[in-house]
Amino acid sequence: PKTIYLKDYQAPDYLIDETHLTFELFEDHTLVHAQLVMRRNPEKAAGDKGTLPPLVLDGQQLELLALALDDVALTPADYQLSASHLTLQPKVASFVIDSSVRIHPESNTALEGLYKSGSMFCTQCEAEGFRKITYYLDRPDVMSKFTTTLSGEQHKYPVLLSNGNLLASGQEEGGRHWATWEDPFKKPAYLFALVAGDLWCVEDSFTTMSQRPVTLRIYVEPENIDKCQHAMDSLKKSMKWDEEVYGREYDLDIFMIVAVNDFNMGAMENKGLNIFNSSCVLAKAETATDAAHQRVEGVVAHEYFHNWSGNRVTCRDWFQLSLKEGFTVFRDAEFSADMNSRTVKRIEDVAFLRTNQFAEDAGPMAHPVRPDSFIEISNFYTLTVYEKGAEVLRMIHTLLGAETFRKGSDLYFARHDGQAVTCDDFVKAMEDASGLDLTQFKRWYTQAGTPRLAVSEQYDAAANTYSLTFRQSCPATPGQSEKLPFVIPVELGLLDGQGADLPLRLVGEDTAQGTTRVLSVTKAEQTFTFEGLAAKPLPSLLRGFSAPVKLSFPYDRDQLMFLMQHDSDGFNRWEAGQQLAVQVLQELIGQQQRGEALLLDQRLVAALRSVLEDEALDQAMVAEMLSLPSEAYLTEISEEADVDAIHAAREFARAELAQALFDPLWKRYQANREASRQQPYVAEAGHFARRSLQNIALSYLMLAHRSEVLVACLEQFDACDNMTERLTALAVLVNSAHAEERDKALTAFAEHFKDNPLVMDQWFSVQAASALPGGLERVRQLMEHPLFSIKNPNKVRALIGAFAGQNLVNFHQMDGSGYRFLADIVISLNALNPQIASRQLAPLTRWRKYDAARQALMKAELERILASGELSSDVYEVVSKSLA
Ligand code: DPP
Ligand code: ZN
Repeated sequence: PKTIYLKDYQAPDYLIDETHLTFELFEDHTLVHAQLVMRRNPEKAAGDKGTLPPLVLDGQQLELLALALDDVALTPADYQLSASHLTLQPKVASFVIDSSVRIHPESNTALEGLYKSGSMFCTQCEAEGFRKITYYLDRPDVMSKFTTTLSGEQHKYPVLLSNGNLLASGQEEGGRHWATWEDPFKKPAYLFALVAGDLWCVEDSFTTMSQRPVTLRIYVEPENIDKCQHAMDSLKKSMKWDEEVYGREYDLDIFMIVAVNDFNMGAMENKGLNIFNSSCVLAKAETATDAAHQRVEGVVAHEYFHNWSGNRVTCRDWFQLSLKEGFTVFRDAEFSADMNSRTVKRIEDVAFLRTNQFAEDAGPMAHPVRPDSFIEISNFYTLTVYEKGAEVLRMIHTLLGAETFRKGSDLYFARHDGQAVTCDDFVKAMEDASGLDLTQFKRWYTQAGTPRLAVSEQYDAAANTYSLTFRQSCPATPGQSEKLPFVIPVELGLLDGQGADLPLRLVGEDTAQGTTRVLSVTKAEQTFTFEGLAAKPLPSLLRGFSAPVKLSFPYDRDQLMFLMQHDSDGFNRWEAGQQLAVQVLQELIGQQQRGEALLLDQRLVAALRSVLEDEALDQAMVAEMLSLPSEAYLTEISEEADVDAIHAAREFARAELAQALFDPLWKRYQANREASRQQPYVAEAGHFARRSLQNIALSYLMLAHRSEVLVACLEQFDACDNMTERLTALAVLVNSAHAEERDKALTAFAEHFKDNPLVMDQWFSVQAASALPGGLERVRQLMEHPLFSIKNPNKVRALIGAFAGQNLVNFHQMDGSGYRFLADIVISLNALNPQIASRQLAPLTRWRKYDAARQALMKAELERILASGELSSDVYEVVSKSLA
């Protein structure tokens, strides 16, 4: 496998002005005819002098049937064919290539290119899947106008879709029919899409800000037609939000979403024809949880927003992936914040980032937001490119302010519409709109690793000044031993003894500038001094998590409790509670490791009691504050993670809290369950909040071993009208010692939902994630279940992903059985679906976090995978880099 470097980027030698595709879909093969209207790239033609460079087209797993250049048929002597390229020699600067190939979507288990999901045909071309469809310049800086005709049997595939507008359709002999679609916008091949199937659709419309009507359609298999309304509502909200917040209007007459069951990712933003994992489209009360509803809303928005941030302005090369992904994740996060609770959305995103992206940044696959090299681009659809990339955009937004940021985005879209550009082009637009120099800031794009920011304070009572000193550093990451200082925007406030925000005046300023402000930390060490402080304040640092760093400040537990109650920044109230819980849990972990009796610091109990008793606090915030840091997060922040001690300590704390806080938990549980009984399900922030508190209360209460709780749990399981309550009750039972009730509930649930694959994914997941002993055996048995299939990515994620990623005590069993199991799965998946195989590897790549015995076992499994035979580039890259 070959490494590809950003520094080797070359503009394409040839351009493709028009692409005319014809697909003949059959059950045992598909024929693809491509007519490419091409010309020499004028940018590179200066020194041509009559000789042209060879034309090298990408193509994999294609059976070439015919090839012609300007209508003259070519013979094998006229071109070179390899496993990945077709090379020929043009004689003139403008020409037309015609090719015909045979492909096999019916046996395509990699789910890349054209493939079948159930009985329907669909495509996934990003990043480099189009080369499995036809010979082409499969790179994002080659943008072309596409016309697509597809034909298939009418009764099997009544719906035939592609990008753009429907131009014509008709019948053929023998029960076949055809349709021709034309996309008026130039696009790279990765945005191509095709769908053929027996689909129903829900239709609606949207009138854009310039009064143009747009037809909206969501296509699903007939049995899912009742689960589309939420996605449709989300789409209309997204279209409106993008007009209002970014001034972006939709540009075609029709926008289509198609739901498919077999999909490697969440969804794909193909021009005018988004293809979605059904898990990111289908949602209704009875079958989808609140979290699933919010995910649908967020992913629909994300893919829609790509129409501008990705499609109209796309990436020059795949190293620039965060140009569209970081920006679009930032856009969808802000959308979700506006639609629901802003603070809760931020808490969820930060908890996710710190647990998962920080772990990636500290592991063998660490890479900058804009990577310098890769072996397999599919491996770089990462938390770093997406989530950290979004944080980089958020920091630009923070530094510029909303208004100037909008000027910058307007300039970016105006300047680069129809182009394939780089992250530098984006930052340049932001600089030009703001007058700021972002040269140093751009290190966020080029340096990997999570910066540490250690903060210390000094109060001078005589001078009434208070100084904060910031020291930043960043650990070495693969290929980058030395790091230069980042620009770190630190939003902060100072609290007085009553918890009120103090006016902030830095030395040298005439007047105070508000009570919360953003300091730019740009040096390795930097001190800021505030004046006019008659008493020593308490700092509230990194409000809203204004930068993706690991901040440390020597807070004691009483100060954290004070911040929990008083901080005017909701995010930091939660954060103070998390830090308090981390300190308490780390103390318990130490006690457990030393074989001492575990003793819970009662201040945590007191802090959570006051949260529970605060009826004025947003219930979703109460639920977030009651959630202890996860085992995965405790692992991430450990030098060496002791899986068993972490689990024991956390479970001990939960059980103690359940006993100590039984009464307030029970009161709030009952009140909220009663409200759920009274009001039918609504997918709306207030209801989400109420159920989230109800459900976390139930999970605590169950640990108190009181019969009334079991009765309540069973009542909730049986009588609720929605999946959020039902699944929580099921999960609580699955993790309980009530074997009889558990088995009964599992059986009843499966019987009721056996025809709904997405619900059954949840059923697999709650069992796979259960920390009760015997986890691996349960997972093995579930793999034998008739509804499990290793070929379906959602099932793999639901069962194997949940086990290896969430069930840490079982996965990390000292005998290495969990590791062996995962390695076997990866080896099987490597042959079927390399992208999914490579994703499942992540837990094994984290081997440096564990004790020597586990390290050895994990490495041995990685080595066994490496030696197992022919590896895909996807798996090879992750395994070899993990062992390096
Ligand atoms: N489907 C992926 C996303 O939307 C890749 N573009 O983020
Ligand atoms: Zn995206």
